[in-house]
Amino acid sequence: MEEKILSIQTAQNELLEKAKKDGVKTAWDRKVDLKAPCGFGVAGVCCRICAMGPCRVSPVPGKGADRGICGATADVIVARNFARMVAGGAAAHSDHGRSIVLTLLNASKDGDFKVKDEKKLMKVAKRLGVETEGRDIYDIAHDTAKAGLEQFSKQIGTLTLPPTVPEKRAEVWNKLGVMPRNIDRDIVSIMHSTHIGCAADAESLIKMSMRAAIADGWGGSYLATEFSDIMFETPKEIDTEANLGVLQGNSVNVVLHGHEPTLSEMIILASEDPELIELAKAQGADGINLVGMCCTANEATMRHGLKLAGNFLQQELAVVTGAVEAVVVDVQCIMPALAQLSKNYHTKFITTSPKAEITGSTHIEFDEEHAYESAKKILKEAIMNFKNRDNSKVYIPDVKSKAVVGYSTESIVSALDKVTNSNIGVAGTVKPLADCIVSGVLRGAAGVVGCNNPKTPHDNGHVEIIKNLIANDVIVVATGCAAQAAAKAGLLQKEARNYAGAGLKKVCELVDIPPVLHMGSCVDISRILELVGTVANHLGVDISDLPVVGVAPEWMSEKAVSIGTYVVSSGIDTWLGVVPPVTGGPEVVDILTNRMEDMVGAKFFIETDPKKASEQMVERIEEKRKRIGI
Ligand code: BF8
Ligand code: SF4
Repeated sequence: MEEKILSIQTAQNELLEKAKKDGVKTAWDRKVDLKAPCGFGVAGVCCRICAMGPCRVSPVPGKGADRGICGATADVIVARNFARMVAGGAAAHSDHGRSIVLTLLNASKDGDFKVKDEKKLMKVAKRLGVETEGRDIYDIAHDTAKAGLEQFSKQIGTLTLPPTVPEKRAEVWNKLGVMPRNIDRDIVSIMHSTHIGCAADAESLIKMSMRAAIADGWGGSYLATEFSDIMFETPKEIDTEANLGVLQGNSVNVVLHGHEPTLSEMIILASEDPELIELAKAQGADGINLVGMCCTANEATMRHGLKLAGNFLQQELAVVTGAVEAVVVDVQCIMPALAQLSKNYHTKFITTSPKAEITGSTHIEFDEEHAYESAKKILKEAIMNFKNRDNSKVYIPDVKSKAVVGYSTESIVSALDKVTNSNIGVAGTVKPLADCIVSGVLRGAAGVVGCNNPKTPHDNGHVEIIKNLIANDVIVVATGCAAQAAAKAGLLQKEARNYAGAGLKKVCELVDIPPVLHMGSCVDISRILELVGTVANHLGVDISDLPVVGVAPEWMSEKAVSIGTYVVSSGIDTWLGVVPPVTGGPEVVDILTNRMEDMVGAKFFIETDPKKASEQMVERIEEKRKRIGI
């Protein structure tokens, strides 16, 4: 295991050296070029909401200007900036969710997008109040899509919460006034209230942030996952490989990067088209090698075992290998740098979404109405580019790890069923998992999620924290770039149980799972919510009573801020390994790291040292256990 962890660094260093030799820059170089970041920005006290400003107030009370021109204090500026980050993140996740719901609305028996998981469709239809008895499957699907769209825009009432939200949790939200109305409205509310001359109270702004974030986690993201499962199937355990060594020397290498599975699913299908395989061979290639980057990779690996080329900070390194014919992207977490970088190699950088056009890219819009043909057109571009590869510029690091992925709540429950027959309990429920936690065989569970950030050594926080947690009998679920960090480090192999404590190791042996479960992309954190909500309901407690924690060791995106906010609002203590831009607002810091505990039974912890963070997480898990007497 150690060797594998070291080799990840080696692969990266070799490619960084190559980048230098090739005369190209990466995020790490640009970070150096930018020199030290602005102190006002770091503390969150720079406001440019209106044209009387920008106003930079002092992050240190009593030193320099303490108010903006309109009179906004440091806390108001920090809270407004925080709320806008949540709005941005919730909007990105939820707009992704909306796209998926709209795709189902247009799905048909003979079309490119179909209902593949009828069981999931029935479950979602039922929860959204759609009649299913004796009806055509596509009528149900279309009505379920309409009911899903309602969640974005209904003007009366509140968000339809999934049944996995414990009643006690819903009461907490109602009492606090943070129950979401609808997904779009609570994002719009933030944009309205943070306009010049509107909300100027830190606590009220944080509550608005909580409301919009809850609508993201239990609304937009939840729907994104459910509707993706309906059309592309609920993930099941499947094998894959991870790291840049999944690129192949003599194949047409295509990196699928971004977030929405609609594009990647169609490209995967098209890559099996005999016409395209022949075309690739006619160009002298062995075939087409699709690999994934960021959350598109997570979506597609969960359902097809697509190989994981890497996470956020590896997108440029993939191009630097010189072996990539095309990077095909849709939305989110795509570095605009890829446009310039790919011009230094033969790589085609293909954007496909009107939501994310990038200057310098080849833009081929993905047309959902003719999805398969559109996917073929994109792949053809990549195939025809194979002949332009300059073999003297190619270097593929010989580094990859095996991994087992595909742990939806459904596949976890079915894995648990392996032991129910023998002695532990009823099949098809989370009882065995709950029993293991109550008995203490597992001390608790942790969600390790989020991005990469050049402020921290690449993947180090994820890997270090996961290793410490599993050694302490804390089962880990992972999503997003964190899950890929775990995959590359070999932690998603079943043999990784040898690095777990005795209790977790035993559970992994019995159930035949790795100690770290890949639960999907970042919108799939809804799967984690579903799982903890189901366990809480099973035990008749609130989520905040469970010995469960969350951590985003290397977060960077606004989406991560929304995630952190809904995870804490759901009652799960959350650690951040990168300091958020709030330190200039003492009241905001107090709300996030202290007062939220009184409001929702959980709070943020900020700890940049992975070792210390994992120690604190284990400590908190033990405290929770004591508190509920287990
Ligand atoms: O949504 S973990 S860098 S890829 S934001 Fe982006 Fe962060 Fe990766 Fe997926 Ni999530
Ligand atoms: Fe300055 Fe207030 Fe305008 Fe912000 S809203 S830029 S603090 S005047």
